[in-house]
Amino acid sequence: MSNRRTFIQRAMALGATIFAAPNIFATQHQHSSHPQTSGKSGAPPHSTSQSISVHTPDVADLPFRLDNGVKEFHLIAEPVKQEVIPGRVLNLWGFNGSAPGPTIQINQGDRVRIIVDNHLPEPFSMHWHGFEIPHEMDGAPGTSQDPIKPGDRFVYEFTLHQEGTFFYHSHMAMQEMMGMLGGFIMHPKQAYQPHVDKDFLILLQEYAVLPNNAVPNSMNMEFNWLTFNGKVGPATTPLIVRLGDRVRIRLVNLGMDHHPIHLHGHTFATTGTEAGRQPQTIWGTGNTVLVGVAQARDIEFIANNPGDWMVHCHLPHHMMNAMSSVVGRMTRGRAGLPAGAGMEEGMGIIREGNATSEDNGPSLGRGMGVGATMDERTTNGPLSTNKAQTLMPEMQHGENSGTQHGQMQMEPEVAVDANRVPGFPQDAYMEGPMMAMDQMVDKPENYGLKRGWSQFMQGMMTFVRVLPPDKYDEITSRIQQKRPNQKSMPDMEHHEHGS
Ligand SMILES: [Cu+2]
Repeated sequence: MSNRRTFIQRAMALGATIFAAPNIFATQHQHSSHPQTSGKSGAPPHSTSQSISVHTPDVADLPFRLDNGVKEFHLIAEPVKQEVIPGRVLNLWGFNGSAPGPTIQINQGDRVRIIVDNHLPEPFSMHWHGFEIPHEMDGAPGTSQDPIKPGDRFVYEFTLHQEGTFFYHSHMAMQEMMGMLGGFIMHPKQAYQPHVDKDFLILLQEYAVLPNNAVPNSMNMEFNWLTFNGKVGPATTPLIVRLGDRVRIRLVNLGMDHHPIHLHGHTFATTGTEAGRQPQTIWGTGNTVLVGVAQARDIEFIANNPGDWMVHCHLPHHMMNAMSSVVGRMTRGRAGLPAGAGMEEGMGIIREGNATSEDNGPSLGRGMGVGATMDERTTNGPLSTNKAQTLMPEMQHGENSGTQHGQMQMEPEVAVDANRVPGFPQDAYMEGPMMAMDQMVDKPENYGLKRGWSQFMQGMMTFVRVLPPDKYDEITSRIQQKRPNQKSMPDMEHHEHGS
């Protein structure tokens, strides 16, 4: 939760301009025109006239202050360090300390003011994607406004008459690929029917980061870090729901790829797009929804099937971490690079000069030259048990920082003649006991998962944990013990806009 902590610290540092209130809806409770429903006494857990607040796992909500009836938010565009998985911190660009930036939640009809400060080293402009607002507020650089220069501020202000799942993002294309996205939920005046018990937001992003590097190559068109809310499996935080809950998951995609998001064990309806709620007559049912670039999709289902169900992008490479063309040799450290060059040269990683220059050319793996000859003999995957044991000390002190060495087991899981089978290895080097890191990603939401679960979670993968009441209560109490301010509990109503 270092992101949340950083975010709160940041909010505190801004002093009186922003409430660092853990419960951002406190203000609305006070201002609700329906005080009879805001207390817990006598009121049903949630009346159908209210929307519940949206929970963005692993991402903070952006607090606001009320200024004469205007909800005022403060966003800072800045370089951030985003830990996508324990030990792997990427240098991204985001907002208020994280990428994606904090989620904004407002009520349909609200007047909002968003103060945007540019702490980036270059100009930037903020776009409110799909908002029907005055042109001068659209954030299109060069037309609706001049870009915000480094160190400058632009104040956006508009009244929002729409409802649904929206988002904000930099309108400088390459900055989008550095992480500059955030969720923007517009709660409807009249709560959607049927009422949902849980409402989640997942933002889909992707980065191309070569091994030994921490900065995305935004010009690359192949991506090897695929994130849900800035995390990759198994560091993504599962969605916790109670058996029988009606659940909404809002999906937003901003990247270079479309993502077919698949849910196990349930059939859902697609109830919303980036244009808001769709008429029930056209809700399609499915278990996989294609979330195209710049699109949002809301899906809803009754969680009537108990279990820890995967929800994930179904593109095979999007269920992987750190994919790169010679990833197997990378994980074998020096032993896998017999051609006399280091892994950086092999991957074309540059420290100086040009990646394709004579000195730094990717001579291994991809090249056709002499240097590639030795490469051909090196397997991509698990070595023989003997060889592996010889290499263990080296691996444990090597670059393999995403692996929990304490849990490493090298018992052979593959057939004795595996290396004779054309195509081997495939998943054997990406998944298996060596990749397990249950303890490193331990958190209340993971409590009770099958031991070793983390070895098969990578990229855009998380769980919807459909829990019977006793297990549900156990986990929610653990969450509250650890994070008492978490406001994902069902009693956090999002009240209607006063009317
Ligand atoms: Cu995908």
